[in-house]
Amino acid sequence: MSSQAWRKTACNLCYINCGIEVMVEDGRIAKVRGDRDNPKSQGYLCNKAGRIPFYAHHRDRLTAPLRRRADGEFEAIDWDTAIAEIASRLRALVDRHGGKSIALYGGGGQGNHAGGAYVHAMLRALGSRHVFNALSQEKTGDFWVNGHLFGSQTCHTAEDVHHCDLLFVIGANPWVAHGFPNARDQLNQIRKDPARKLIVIDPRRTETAEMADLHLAVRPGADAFLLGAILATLLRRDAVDHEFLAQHTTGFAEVKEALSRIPVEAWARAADIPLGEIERCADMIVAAEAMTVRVELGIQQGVNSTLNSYLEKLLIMLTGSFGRKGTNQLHSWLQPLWGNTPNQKFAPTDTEVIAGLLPPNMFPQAVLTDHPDRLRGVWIDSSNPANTAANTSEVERALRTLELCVVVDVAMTETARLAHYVLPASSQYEKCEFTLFNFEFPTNYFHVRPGVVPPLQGTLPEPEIYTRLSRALGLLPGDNVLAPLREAALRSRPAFAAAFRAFVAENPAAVPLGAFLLYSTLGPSLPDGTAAAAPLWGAALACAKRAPEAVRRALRLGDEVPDAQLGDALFDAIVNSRSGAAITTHMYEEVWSLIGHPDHKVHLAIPTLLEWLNRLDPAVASAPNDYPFILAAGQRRMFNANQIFRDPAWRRDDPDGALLINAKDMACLGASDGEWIAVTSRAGRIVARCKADDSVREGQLALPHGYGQSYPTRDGERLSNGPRVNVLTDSRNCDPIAGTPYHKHVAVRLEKLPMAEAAACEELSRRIHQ
Ligand SMILES: Nc1nc2c(c(=O)[nH]1)N[C@H]1C(S)=C(S)[C@@H](COP(=O)(O)OP(=O)(O)OC[C@H]3O[C@@H](n4cnc5c(=O)[nH]c(N)nc54)[C@H](O)[C@@H]3O)O[C@H]1N2
Ligand SMILES: Nc1nc2c(c(=O)[nH]1)N[C@H]1C(S)=C(S)[C@@H](COP(=O)(O)OP(=O)(O)OC[C@H]3O[C@@H](n4cnc5c(=O)[nH]c(N)nc54)[C@H](O)[C@@H]3O)O[C@H]1N2
Ligand code: SF4
Ligand SMILES: [Mo]
Repeated sequence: MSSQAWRKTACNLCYINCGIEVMVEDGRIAKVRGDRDNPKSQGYLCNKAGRIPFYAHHRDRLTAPLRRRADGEFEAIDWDTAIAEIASRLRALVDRHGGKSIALYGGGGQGNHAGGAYVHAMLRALGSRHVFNALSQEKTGDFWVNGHLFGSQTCHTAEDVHHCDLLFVIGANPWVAHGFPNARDQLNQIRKDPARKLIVIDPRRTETAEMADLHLAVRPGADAFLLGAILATLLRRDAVDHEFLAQHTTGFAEVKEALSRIPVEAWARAADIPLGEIERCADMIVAAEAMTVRVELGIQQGVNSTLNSYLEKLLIMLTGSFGRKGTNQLHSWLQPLWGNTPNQKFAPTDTEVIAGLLPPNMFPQAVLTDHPDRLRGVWIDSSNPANTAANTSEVERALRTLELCVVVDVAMTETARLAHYVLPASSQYEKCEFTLFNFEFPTNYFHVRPGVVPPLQGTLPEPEIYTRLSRALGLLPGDNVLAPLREAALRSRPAFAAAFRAFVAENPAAVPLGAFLLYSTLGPSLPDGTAAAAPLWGAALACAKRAPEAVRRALRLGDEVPDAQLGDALFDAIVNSRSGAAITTHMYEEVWSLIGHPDHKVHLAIPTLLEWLNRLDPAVASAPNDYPFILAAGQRRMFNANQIFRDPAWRRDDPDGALLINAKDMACLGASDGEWIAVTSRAGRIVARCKADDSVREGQLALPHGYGQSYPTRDGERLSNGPRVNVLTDSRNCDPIAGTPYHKHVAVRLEKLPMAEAAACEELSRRIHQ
């Protein structure tokens, strides 16, 4: 007899994590719809969510721990063997080379951060603080700037798109990639309302740019020139908010001095934008009551990344577009997703550690260097660096060089193929999950979601994997020691709190393992199988202490609940709500309390960046001759979602991940639409199917992110689908401060293929999509 039920959960395909309901039929996800009860997304869904079954159920799921044999093939082993062997090899590495010879890579993807707390705790207990992840492939330049402006790298700007009358999008394509909740609805509302405007800076006439009142089709990589010219124009007109600057900022004089030296005409030419359009842009900014600036990879993975992030923030601050309804804001945290580590270095590569993170661009060097403190072991969870970090061949060489590489994933990835051990995780619909991507203001939300389908046999959720490992490593006290705490948790929260505090006071060495302790003690008392969320208890108490009024407003609690109980009330709200819960509701003027500097002001002058600005040379904005095209290596499209899907059948279009090329360039090349073309950079060569697309500028190309996975065909052969775009990227093409890659700016050349190679590509594509 078949069983059917709608269950509430969240979409794991991008970091918005819309609330969804899934129809579960016989233990499988059959249908997906928006969850109207989710207070953040309110039923919203984009085109990708309906295809979630292709993530949850497919032929390439892992169902047993795997160990690599000497001949390179994998053999299945049981969990006890896997845990015991890995623990002893980890222990041996630490004994020989110290904890700092190990790093974590990943720790959570677009929909899953529950495992992160546990793997971080385990690595720390082994003596390692080295973490690489995708955030340091895109956002660490921004975090570095925020550290200077706001006093902590965890101060992070949010956008009040809902209330703005000017949305200024720079290097982002929210129609396709989202990046803020309910993006398509928001963009449609702006378009329909004549009083609201949209400006887009993007070399490509994107889906979002099509909707704009003003599209500035900047020369790829020239954003710093364009933003500099816009800022200088505003300054020349004295269109800056002096009252705001005087009241809330320091350092405007130094900034003004640097900006007033900008030769606007020359920089406009470098950006290939007519002066008249810059003036129009300034007019629109001046006319706006409330501007929100929305940026993403177009500038963060573009040339001058960290400087771009600074100029973006100056645009916000100089116009006073901060801390008011409809402007940019800072947001609260239940638990910060990254750290604050100003002035820290990773010695083997002399790399700055920003927000506690190391850039994936430095990963190969961190392993391949002969520095005594080089990395010898890497623990990879929820990440596929063999496809997503720059320079695939160097990443693979580094992975092969490691003394120990363990991958925890749901599927057999390109990275897993190179590991010593592969551990099969239950999927995000088979276990309790949450993400820490909670970036909203004035109301911020949090969503804990229990599993909705039974775990695939042979898999384990990450908290369980890391608990077993930590036990095997001798890091955790025995289960009998924790039994009294578990009993206290079942009695009452106050009883548990008292017992837990007493335990920690007696066992201070257990503090770094708090996640595990809470999972095994408080965890079993939580509703609907949400034990994995137990570590959030500490986060909720801290959040309520930091911002009691904001928590009260979010929970709609009055004075009847004393401050001392607010943290527990917040925690209960989170673990009890199946559709997500509001965690904080701030008043706009409270944004200043979220600033880290003791004076609660924005410190505008960052000398290093002002010097960088003054060094910019408009003469170097074009591509080298031997590689005449600029490739945006990794575009978001309607059917890509990082490396989350492996089954090619999930896509409704763009099966081969086409190379977008302007029709004029295609004609010059003598190629025709749909033909296979070789794309070559300094780092490597790939072949892609080209598609004429006049939304890209002449000289510009785009390849999608999220392809290049191998997948077993029906007859069991593994074939790779679409461009492995990081074969082309060079890890040295990166930001001088943050080490973030300039993925949107990869110099390449194109060549037509010999007939035989083209025919082979065509045949391969046919077989993959059969
Ligand atoms: N469909 C889909 N959505 C996603 C994802 C996905 O894989 N697929 N991934 C999610 C993730 S992890 C992220 S980080 C976000 C990223 O989201 P976005 O950053 O919005 O997406 P991208 O398409 O990578 O890049 C944004 C834009 O940068 C433009 N660009 C290229 N070069 C330049 C330049 O020199 N200057 C400027 N100003 N713009 C330039 C591109 O034309 C593109 O329109 O998307 C999230 N959402
Ligand atoms: N050239 C180029 N490179 C890029 C980008 C680009 O635009 N261009 N974009 C960059 C950006 S913005 C990002 S965010 C990164 C993303 O790159 P990664 O950090 O590698 O993350 P994902 O691609 O999201 O891969 C997620 C992995 O997690 C696995 N997974 C899914 N669910 C679970 C689970 O429940 N548990 C475990 N343990 N694993 C799970 C998936 O199978 C997949 O292997 O790529 C970056 N790389
Ligand atoms: S916007 Fe993101 S989270 Fe929401 S449905 Fe689309 S892919 Fe999923
Ligand atoms: Mo990302």
